[in-house]
Amino acid sequence: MGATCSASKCPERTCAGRAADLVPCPVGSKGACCSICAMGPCRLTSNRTGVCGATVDTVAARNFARSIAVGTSAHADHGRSLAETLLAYSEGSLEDVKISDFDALRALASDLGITETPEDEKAIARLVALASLAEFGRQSGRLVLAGTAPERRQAVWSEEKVAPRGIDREVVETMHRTSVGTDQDADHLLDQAVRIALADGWGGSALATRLADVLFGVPAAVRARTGLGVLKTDSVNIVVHGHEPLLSEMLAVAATDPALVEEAKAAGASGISLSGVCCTANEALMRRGIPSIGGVTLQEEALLTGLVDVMAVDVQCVFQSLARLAEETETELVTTSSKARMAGVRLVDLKDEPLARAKEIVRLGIGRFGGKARKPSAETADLVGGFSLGYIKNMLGGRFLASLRPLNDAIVAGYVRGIAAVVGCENPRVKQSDYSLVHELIKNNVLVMQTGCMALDSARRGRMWLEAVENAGPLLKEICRHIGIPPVLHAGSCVDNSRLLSALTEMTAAGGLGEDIDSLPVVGLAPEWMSEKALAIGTFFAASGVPVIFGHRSPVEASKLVAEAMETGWEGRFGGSLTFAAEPKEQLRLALEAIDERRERLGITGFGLSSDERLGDKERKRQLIWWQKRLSYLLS
Ligand code: MSK
Repeated sequence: MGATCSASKCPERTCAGRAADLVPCPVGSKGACCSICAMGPCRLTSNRTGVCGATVDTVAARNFARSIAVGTSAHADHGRSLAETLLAYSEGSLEDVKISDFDALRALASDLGITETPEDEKAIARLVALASLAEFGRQSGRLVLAGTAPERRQAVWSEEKVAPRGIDREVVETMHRTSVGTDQDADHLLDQAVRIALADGWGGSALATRLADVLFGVPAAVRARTGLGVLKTDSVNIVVHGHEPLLSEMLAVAATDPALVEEAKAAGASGISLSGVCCTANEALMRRGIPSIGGVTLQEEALLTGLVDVMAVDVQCVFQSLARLAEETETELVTTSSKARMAGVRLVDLKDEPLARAKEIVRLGIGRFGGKARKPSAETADLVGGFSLGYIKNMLGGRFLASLRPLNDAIVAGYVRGIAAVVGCENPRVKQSDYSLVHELIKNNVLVMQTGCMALDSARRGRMWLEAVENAGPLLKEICRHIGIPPVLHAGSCVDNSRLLSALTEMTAAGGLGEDIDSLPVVGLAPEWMSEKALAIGTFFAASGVPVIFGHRSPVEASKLVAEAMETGWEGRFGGSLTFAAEPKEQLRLALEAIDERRERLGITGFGLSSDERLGDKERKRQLIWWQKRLSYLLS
């Protein structure tokens, strides 16, 4: 790598170039490589067993369970950081944060089983922080927050003996059970994978989302811009990257500090611009409308524009290549978490006095402004973000009738065929083509909700802006126009998949679509997954009763037994499943089939009929007119 190399001549500069250059291991990619002891690594091809005698079924299940443990740890440790932030605030040792949403604090206190009701805000915050931290160390019984799932779902978990105990306990037990010569029954290992994933979705991720809402506010619809073009040629560009919202929140405050804005102007800039990459971008976008550059695959492209003056990163999905690229592009790269260091990169630890540290980072950016080649990009798109559950309920039912019932009614009436959560990572090994799964889903009247880097990908393609409604099927279009929403809703970051679990729970409570998540016409998709976190997310959706389809490749392909257990076995036990299908057209077929199967079971098979045909049925006509009048009234 040298100063003369260009992106096209130096493929190692970006993940896309390196992916094209590096062939994935054909054994490991199917889950058939065991490297947990020094008698191996054992490559279990052609029905071989490992040196210890482990079968390919055991190895595939063991690798999968370990991946879920890692994914759960990442989400949960993010949640733990926020609990510690809340505790520090409540004890008076952290003055840079405050409670932004008192209702969210009270609701979380109630769901955590806190019965005391002190008047003092800090006293409640302390109880909530301690109860949140207790969820990590619980040794027996069931996670308290898992009690927010529908009752029938909780009963399924108890019957199947997968109800999660403490988050940390499940992680440790998984690591123990997957050590050499311990748990050697693939089905039993998969049950532990399910249990730990449930500890993620209903525990660690839920805490991360809900504590962030308490501290930084519950998102509401907000207009924003996305794409490389959000980087400005004449501003000091500060980019946040990683996952924890404390970083973006503190930088959002620091970037508008009048003294720092003056310093930027004195350095020749027109001002200070803040933008984000990856899930921190989602957090900042959802709450503050801060522009996002894009998902995980754009982190290097951002530096290659020469427009980034400082990139501040914290945890997860930060490519090691950034350190070298930052040097080449004269960008200040800063790590901000003592948990995640990069060799040769400055640490500005946000733990103590985070606002002062954020100002330090802004100053580093100002110091870098000017004197280097800046290559602007014209690529930008508008989007509406901020579709938290609370906002969607208010939007549908008004503040006094906040409810998901109108959505259920729209599904029953056939205007919305079903809901697809298209989530997870972008993966440079999955080639983007003219075919887009999200486009096809909305064309088929399926409302799409998105989180993570997939959400940012859709936003960059203009699918989260109001005009995207023109690409929706006629029935979905009618509904979206009526309410004033795009057909693809931005629901947040990776941990915000817990918002989707809450939404599914509320849909069961709103009535008309059965009493448990496994009856809802919904489906989960992760077409470009790459992170272990995505596997944890897919597993907790499946065990919560959602059919889930992953693209790219199957990490358990080597074991027919394990693949079938996740697909048909989980379907029978949990009502949800985890299927791998590489082809996008096959993913669409499976998704629509799963939605329609559930509609059939509910006896609501009328989707796809034109309005005229639908209005032929007197009762349906009466229901529709009532529903439309109600929506018009509430939204007027
Ligand atoms: S950041 S886990 S690449 S979604 Fe949450 Fe994106 Fe996947 Fe990381």
